[in-house]
Amino acid sequence: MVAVTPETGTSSTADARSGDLADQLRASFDAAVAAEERVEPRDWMPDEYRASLVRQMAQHAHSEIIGMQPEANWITRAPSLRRKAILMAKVQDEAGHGLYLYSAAETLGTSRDELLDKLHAGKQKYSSIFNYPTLTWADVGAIGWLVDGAAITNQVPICRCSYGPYARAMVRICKEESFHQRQGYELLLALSRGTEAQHAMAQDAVDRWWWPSLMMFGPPDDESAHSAQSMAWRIKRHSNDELRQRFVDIAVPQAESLGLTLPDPDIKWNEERGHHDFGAIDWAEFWDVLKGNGPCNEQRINQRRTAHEEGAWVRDAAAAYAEKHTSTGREVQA
Ligand code: FAQ
Repeated sequence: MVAVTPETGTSSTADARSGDLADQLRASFDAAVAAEERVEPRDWMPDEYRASLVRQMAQHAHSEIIGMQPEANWITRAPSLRRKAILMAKVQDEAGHGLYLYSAAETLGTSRDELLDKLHAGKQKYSSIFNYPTLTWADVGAIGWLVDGAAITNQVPICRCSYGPYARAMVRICKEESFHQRQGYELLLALSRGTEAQHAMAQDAVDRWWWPSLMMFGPPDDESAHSAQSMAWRIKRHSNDELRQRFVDIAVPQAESLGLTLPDPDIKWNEERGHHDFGAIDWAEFWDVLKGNGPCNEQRINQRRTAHEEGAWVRDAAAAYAEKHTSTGREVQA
């Protein structure tokens, strides 16, 4: 990889755009990525690689932060102290994931403030899944089992992403997501084995979250604008459809163990393919949610904007504290 230092050049692609140097930098970058070397923040990288990473990492970070809302909705109504403590820890973990990812995105020269401004202005996306409501306590279990399960399936390969800071952030995130998935599974198992009403509540939650969970993996491969380039750059290691299939294959036996039915009569094992076949996804619904027309889009973004405004005093206080201690030369304690 070409380390960019004052001696070897500058990180501005504009400087390298013309002539041999640009070609050499590009060739060296492509060769390093093909050889599975990690790209680090001070290495030269094509502008489009940087922009694509910022796009994906920002969307990922925003998803973690907005994703706190549906489950936080149930913290005050968790059915026991144990469940409440677990749920609070999970929601806090999601905040932490967002912060790791904003920090990783900052290494690409974009500030967290800038990314948040874009989210609040509707210029950057967050995952479609968080635009659905959590109507019952069982939804907390369905999110853990299905949404975190889908998130892990998608994110484990990102631990091998070509961009170092993103790959390293994902290692810790995936460990925590595994705990989240297990807690959701365990919660649903308790409900499924409970009273008839509890079992019905678990089934209803799975009925509502199954299809949106499959949509989390993104559009079908032939409609995925970014997959080919992101896979060539080894940002993505598998296509949207490959990961969706992997998730279905994992979820089917888990649903059986839970004693719950997946709401798709077309799911069946295909011996020839060595995978489960499954029914058609309603892509019109997916694109509609992306356009802002899901059941909770407006509520989610309004709540996010309000939380940001209400947190202004915390940011101001932290900045004033840092300024005071920097100007007096004293160390700022974390
Ligand atoms: N929702 O060309 P592609 C979590 C957009 S974290 C919204 O296939 P790409 C943890 C896409 O951005 C969940 N938009 O895009 C948790 C693009 O639009 P653009 C988030 C979507 O990037 C659990 C357009 O459609 N995970 O759940 C979605 O190659 C529980 C065309 O799509 C990540 O972000 C979608 N589902 O592949 C938290 C993982 N899918 O940008 C709380 C990292 C696609 O041109 C509670 N991201 N779009 O305007 C990825 O792996 C990829 O970005 C994909 C999309 C696979 C999501």
